[in-house]
This record gives sequence, structure tokens and C-alpha cells, in this order.
Amino acid sequence: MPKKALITGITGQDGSYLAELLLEKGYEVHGVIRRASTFNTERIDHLYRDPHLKNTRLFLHYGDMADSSRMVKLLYELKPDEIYNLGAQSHVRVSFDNPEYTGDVTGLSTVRILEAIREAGLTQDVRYYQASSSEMFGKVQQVPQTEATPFWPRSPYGCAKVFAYWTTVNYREAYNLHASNGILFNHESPRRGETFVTRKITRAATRIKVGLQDKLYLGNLDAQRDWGYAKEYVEAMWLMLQQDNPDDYVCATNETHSVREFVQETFARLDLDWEKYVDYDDRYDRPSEVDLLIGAPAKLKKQIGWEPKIKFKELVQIMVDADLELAQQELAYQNATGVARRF
Ligand code: NDP
Ligand code: GDR
Repeated sequence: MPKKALITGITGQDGSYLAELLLEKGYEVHGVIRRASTFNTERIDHLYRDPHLKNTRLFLHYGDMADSSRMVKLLYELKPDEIYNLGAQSHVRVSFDNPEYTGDVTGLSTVRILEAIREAGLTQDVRYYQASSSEMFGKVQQVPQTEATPFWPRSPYGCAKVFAYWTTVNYREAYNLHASNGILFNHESPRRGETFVTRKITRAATRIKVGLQDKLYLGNLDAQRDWGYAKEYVEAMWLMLQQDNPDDYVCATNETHSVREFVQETFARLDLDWEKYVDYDDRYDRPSEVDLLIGAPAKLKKQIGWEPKIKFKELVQIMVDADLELAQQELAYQNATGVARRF
């Protein structure tokens, strides 16, 4: 029997890479998707096969992180071996506009799933992964940040993730559940949502390069982040659940770069002078900012053997290459049809 995994947030950046990885490993993969008026499965469409066909191993189920009864029913029906809880309102700036919703979906939903595990009688049979975040470190107290660095979240998103983190630890201690927190630092890819800063930059710069856009408006260029490659980080998630004992791990590259450096590197690769195109817009500033993140993934390396291969410059190149191709397709479509449509 193949192992069975349930992924919340399967339509997101990480969910799509994780689904790919687990299918490659022979898993039967179940994903929770939410109903939307437009298609929201673009990142996993290449993995999907008609469920009526033989040997289909990816199954999608409607559900919402806010709906506990749905989680209980899914767990009763599916009885997965592993649960990866990636679903969240994951945008930090947006969490200031929607703090209550973010607290519910990003924080409280963790209790919903953990309780559903108990309700479905799976406590001793399932392994649980919680998508924790370097945003929990927030205000700089120690560099580099490790599993022992105290949390001081600086956004409703960060606060919700701290709640989810400690709830996961508590269910491990209280019920002996195999539950692990991956404290992942920022990780990016060509599948990154376009409102996160890296992808916003690579999309805009490549569109500027082919003449589809004139300007890029950004907020704080001084913030520093530890940026890794999402495709590699989902391997760390999987490895955490393969260990005999559950634990909490920092996952990072141990390098930090400013947003300004990301802009410079991207535009330089396209032979463009970034200062001609980038302007400041305060709407992208946060009421309280996280100034500096850099993680030390020593525990992950020592206990599990994971370490990142793709670092900053290579990551920028991967994203620029992919977005340049997209911009060229967009231009070709526009030239062929006379219709402007954003790809
Ligand atoms: P994305 O924003 O790309 O994906 C979030 C996923 O959650 C999407 O599938 C989204 O569905 C789903 N989702 C959001 N709200 C709900 C809801 N109410 N009900 C059901 N599903 C919902 O995030 P990433 O893939 O980048 O991140 C995955 C997880 O890891 C998140 O929990 C994030 O907070 C966390 N994290 C991410 C880091 C990063 O750098 N990427 C770093 C550290 C932690 P839809 O497609 O319909 O919007
Ligand atoms: P972050 O990622 O908040 O670290 O959260 P994001 O890319 O949104 O911001 C990184 C830094 O860039 C600055 N910034 C801008 N950010 C955005 N989005 N848009 C802009 O125009 C802009 N200009 C400057 C921000 O102020 C910030 O300092 C991400 C998310 O994936 C979380 O879910 C995850 O938990 C953390 O990474 C680790």
C-alpha cells in the first residue's frame, strides 16, 4: 500500500512542490482546495489526472481552514499517514488589513486540524507537519536565529504563527502526537505568489525588459531576508516527518540580503539600471517591520542531513529566467492578437 499524505494549501507555492515530491516518492496525495469563482489550481494542474483513470494518485477535496467539521470528516475518511498543514493567509502586509481573519485561518485552524486528528482517532498513527515561519522571530534579538531564539512577532501573521507553533508543541507533549514544526525562512521560486517581494521584482523587471511595463513601486528596500529555494525546502518538510521522533527545526540558507540587493541583482542580470525604474510607494510599508532575518540550519543538517544547495544569486537567476520566458510569451501573445493580457 502506498503511503497516504494530506496537504492543506496544496494550491500554493509550497503545496505544489510538495505534492510533486510526494508523488515522485510513490505516495497517494490528497489536497484540500477551496472553492473559488476562478480556477485556483494552476500550480498543480500539471500533476492532476482524471480520477476515473487507473493509477491516479492525486486527489483534491473541497474544504476550508475555517471549517472544522470538514477537517474531521476528511481525516475519518482518508486516514492519512502524514499531514502537511501549509494552508494559511500567508501575506504579512495583508495580515495588518485582515488581522482577525488571519488569526483564524493562520492560527486557530491549526487547533482545528489537531483536534480533528484526535477526533478521528489518529493520534498514534499520523505524523503532522506545521508550516511555522521565521516571521515568529520578528524583532531582532539574536543573529543568526536558531531554534532557541525567543519569538517577538511583529505582525498579526507572525502572532498567528506563534500560536500555531506552540499549539503544535503542546499537542506533541500532551498527546504524544508525532508533530513537528519546520521554522522555514523565506523561500521563493518561479511559483511564488506575485505580491511577495521577490516575485514582484522578477516579474516587473522582466516585463520592463521586453517593454510591457515602465515602473516598479516598492516599499522598504532595507529589510534583510534569508532567501532560499522552495523546491529544496519541501524536501526538508518531508524529511522531518521521516524521523523516529518529532522535533522543531530552523530551515534557512544562513545568508542574508536586503530587498535592495535583490533588486540590484535582478536588474543587473537583465542589463538594466534599476534606479531608472524603481520608485517608492508607502502603501507597501508595514506598521511594524521585521528588519533582519538570517537563520542557522545547523540542527537540520546535523540531525537530518539537509542543507540548501541554491543560494541567493542562483535563486535570482532561476526566477529571472522563468519570468523572462513568461514576459516574452506575453509579448508574443499581445503582438499576435493585439490584446493586452497579463500572463
Ligand atoms: P501560499 O500563499 O503560496 O499558499 C497558501 C495556501 O493556503 C494556498 O493553497 C491557499 O489557497 C491556501 N489557503 C489560504 N487560505 C485558505 C483557507 N481559508 N482555506 C483553505 N486553504 C487556504 O503560501 P506558501 O506556499 O508560500 O507557504 C505555505 C505555508 O508555509 C504557509 O502556511 C505560509 O504561511 C508558510 N510559510 C511560508 C514561507 C515562505 O517563504 N513561502 C516561509 C515560512 C512559512 P488558494 O490557492 O485558494 O489561495
Ligand atoms: P515576508 O515576505 O513579509 O518576509 O513574508 P515579502 O516578500 O512580502 O516581504 C519581504 C520584505 O520586502 C519588503 N518589501 C515589500 N514586500 C512586498 N510584499 N511588496 C513590496 O512592494 C515590498 N517592498 C518592500 C517587506 O517590507 C519585507 O520586509 C514571507 C511570507 O511568505 C510569509 O508567509 C513567510 O512566513 C515569511 O516570508 C517567512
